[in-house]
Amino acid sequence: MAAAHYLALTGGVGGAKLALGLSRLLEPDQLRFVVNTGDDFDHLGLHISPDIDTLIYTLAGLCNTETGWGRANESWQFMTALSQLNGEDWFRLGDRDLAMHIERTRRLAAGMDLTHVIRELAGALGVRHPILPMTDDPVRTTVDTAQGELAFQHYFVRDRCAPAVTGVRFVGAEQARLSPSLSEALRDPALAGVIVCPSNPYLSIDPILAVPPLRAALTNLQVPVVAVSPIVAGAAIKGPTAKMMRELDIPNTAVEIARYYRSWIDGFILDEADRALKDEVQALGLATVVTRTVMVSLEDRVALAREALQLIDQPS
Ligand code: FO1
Repeated sequence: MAAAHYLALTGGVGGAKLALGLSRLLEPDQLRFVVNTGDDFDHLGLHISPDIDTLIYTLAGLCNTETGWGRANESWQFMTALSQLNGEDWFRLGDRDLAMHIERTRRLAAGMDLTHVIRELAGALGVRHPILPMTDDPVRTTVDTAQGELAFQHYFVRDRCAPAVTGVRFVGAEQARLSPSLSEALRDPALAGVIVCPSNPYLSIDPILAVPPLRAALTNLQVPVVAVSPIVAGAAIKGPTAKMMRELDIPNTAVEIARYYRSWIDGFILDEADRALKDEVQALGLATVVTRTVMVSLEDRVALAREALQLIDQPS
């Protein structure tokens, strides 16, 4: 019989941390990642896929651990030269990282789809676990703010998440199709469960669900889907999740994340700082585990991954 296999939905820096933990427990034929591409954009003539690259660099052991994105031991000569020319320098592309964007853009322009490009580039860096873009079709996250509509990276990086958010849209998602690799992964009879990494629900997980067949496929799955809360004691470990919740008039607690996901998940992992919320989450009909979710070390990442897999294997 084929080994049980798992899917992990991820986007951003928090998601990549748990992804690394999962990759240490499961072999490449047991674990595939489904990654948000709503943050992708064309910049300086290059196709940038930030969430995919964050995951590739993290799994390859090449990630800049201070920022969580980009490469370690990076140099910035290109950015310095670009600034001298009064170029668009708000989005920082390191010299080594630049090679990734140039090579991806070249391969896409030659007609290869994103799934195959990522398979080859990740493979070249030694990543063996499959990394599947949520779709090969273009989906672009746009953020409605008090200052008008902003393309995602303008909101997130250029404006440092300062504008108050009034809504989020995923342009192109309605028409987007699943890639053959992702369809196959979802139909795999050996699929044993799905892990939703502690990524931003509104900016990283929602774009994945916005690709129409995915929400239905996840809701109808016959195997457990478990999510790890990205909110701990009312705050996000990194990024604007808690700030966005306040702006969208959603109480910024882990319970609200569980409520937001509950139509398509079966289990939820809360941080020990939120132990008092366990009954409330359980009352939503979710198998609930309380554990340490703050991932500082590699051991923390692996321990949380183990908890998530245990929750899938024995939902209480
Ligand atoms: N995030 C920043 O906050 N500032 C940057 O200049 C920046 C550059 C960058 C370059 C390549 C890349 O793959 C990611 C980069 N990120 C940067 C991170 C990224 O845009 C965001 O973390 C994600 O899109 C949100 O998940």
